[in-house]
Amino acid sequence: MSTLKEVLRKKIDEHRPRTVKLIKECGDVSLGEVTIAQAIGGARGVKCLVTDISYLDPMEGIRFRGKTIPETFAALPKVPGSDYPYVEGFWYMLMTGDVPTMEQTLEVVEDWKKRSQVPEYVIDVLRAMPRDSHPMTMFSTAVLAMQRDSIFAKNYREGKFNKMTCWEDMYEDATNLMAKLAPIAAYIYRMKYKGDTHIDADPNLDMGGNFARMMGVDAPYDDVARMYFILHSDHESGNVSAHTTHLVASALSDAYYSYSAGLNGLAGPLHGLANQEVLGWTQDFMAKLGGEVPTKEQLEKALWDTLNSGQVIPGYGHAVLRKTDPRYSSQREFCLKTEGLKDYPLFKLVSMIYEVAPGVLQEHGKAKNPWPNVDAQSGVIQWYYGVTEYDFYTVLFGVGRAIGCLANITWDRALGYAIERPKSVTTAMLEDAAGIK
Ligand code: NMX
Ligand code: MLT
Repeated sequence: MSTLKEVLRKKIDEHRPRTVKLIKECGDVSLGEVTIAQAIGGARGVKCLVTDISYLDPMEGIRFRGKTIPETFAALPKVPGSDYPYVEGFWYMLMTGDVPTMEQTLEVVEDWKKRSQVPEYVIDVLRAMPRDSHPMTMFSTAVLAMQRDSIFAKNYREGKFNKMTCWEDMYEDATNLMAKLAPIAAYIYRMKYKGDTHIDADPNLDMGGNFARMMGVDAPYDDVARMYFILHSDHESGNVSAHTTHLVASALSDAYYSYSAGLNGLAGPLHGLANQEVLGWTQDFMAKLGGEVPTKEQLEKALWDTLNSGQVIPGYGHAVLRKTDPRYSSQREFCLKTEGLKDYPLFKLVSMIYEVAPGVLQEHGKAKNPWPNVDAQSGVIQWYYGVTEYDFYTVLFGVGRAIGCLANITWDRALGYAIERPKSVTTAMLEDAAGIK
């Protein structure tokens, strides 16, 4: 058994009594009431999910297993010659809560390599889809197709379900899936946009390095990939992709069913598709100006035009955050320290939007958070390194988001979380409760 799985088993055994005690002895303790606005308005702020993998503070932003983004990057073992850590080491950290040693990290690197071969039938499924299908549709379909290989589903079918040990099957499925996602994403990219020519993985490279290679993009795109996947991994449990994955898994659906569903949520324009929308918006705007970087006045007018036509400013606002997303800041720092990128016209425009949009949104007076989120900054980096097909950007998000979602559903199984089933009420009941009928 791998060190990661061994450590995870120990952590699960230690954790279980805490959950059992909370339910048995403190189950009646209230975490707050639910208002009508929350019931109608997307359950905003209702505390009814539990995760220890990440926590989102509205002012500070995300912490992965208690660590801020800079602390995470500083703590994890780095790929030799690279500024960013192994994604595989980050997986170890999200799963167990421990920072792995280099040796433990390299064990995961080897484990993922062994599991990374994409089945031929998945390639067949992808190739059978119309080439103009959205890459997120292809990505989600590929994940769903692999459900036939689920170890959890097979053992369940054969009557081998055991509440105490079933997390192990989830862990195996999650790891098998995780190891294949980057190669599948790169395959979709090259099939759709690069004349259907493909590049084999190099057994000497880590996940980030191989992703860059299979995409056909030179260094430092390997570091961009590592940074991107880690930054997009998890954002506590209430966001649409994580919540959907958890919800579907709560019916004892396996990792493939669950994460395919999570990806379908990620594909929505208010969630992960916003990174594609940002680039579309920015590019259209620059095209109208003949490719020139606009003045602040021109930009302000374009932002108002967008708002006045009833659209949202993509990449701005957030359901929980009330300040600039540290994932935005982290990518901005990457741009500022990268020669060429820091003077790149598109980056200048993105920076100008950062100066102008919060004021416009504040004056508009609707968005509770006028500051940028992760999606406002990610596309420009991809564009700079030649990945200009912005339909593909949410797939990149989806590769990263899997790290958090799959770690979460492994723990869901381990802690025996119940099938999710909140209660609904009718509009008349709300009116009764409000005394307006
Ligand atoms: N531009 C214009 N209006 C906005 C924006 C924005 N960027 N953000 C929020 N609003 C509006 C929102 O549509 C709502 O209007 P109405 O009352 O007419 O329904 C009002 O402000 C209040 O919304 P909030 O409570 O501030 O935001 P909410 O929690 O409902 O939604 C988002 C959060 C992220 C969905 C929202 O801010 C948004 O649509 N942003 C643009 C899309 C985006 O960047 N999504 C990516 C989020 C990050 N991710 O990767 O998933
Ligand atoms: C995310 O990363 O999931 C987004 O920022 C949306 C969210 O947290 O609600």
